[in-house]
Amino acid sequence: MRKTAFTIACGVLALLTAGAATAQDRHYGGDRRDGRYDRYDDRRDDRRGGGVDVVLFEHRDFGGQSRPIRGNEPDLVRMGFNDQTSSMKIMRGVWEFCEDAYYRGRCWTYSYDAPVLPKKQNDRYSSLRRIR
Ligand SMILES: [Ca+2]
Repeated sequence: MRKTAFTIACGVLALLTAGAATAQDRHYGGDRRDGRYDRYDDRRDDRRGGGVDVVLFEHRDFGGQSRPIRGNEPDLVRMGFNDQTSSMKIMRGVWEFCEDAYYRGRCWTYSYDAPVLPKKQNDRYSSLRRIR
């Protein structure tokens, strides 16, 4: 009898754990560990006509200076835009924005325009890459 109760408790715990993991995976824009999407590194994207993929902006609400991004950018220093981004437009795909160059440090995932970034992400981005 006690053994049965224990088995049921384990089953409930497993279900709860699985539910939590699923919810976390769907939470775009939250904290992400670097390296989770390394398998996408070599994937060529499906850009149409060399168009712009992402536009980074200096100020919130797409204001100030901007930088069009085509393809992955491992070091925003090269664009003169390190630790400058305060809002961005995503033209296509799902992108990972990281606080350090070469997709290191904390990374956050976006698939939609962000007119205002959370405080801890503001003026932090140093690299970005497409993950889907
Ligand atoms: Ca940074």
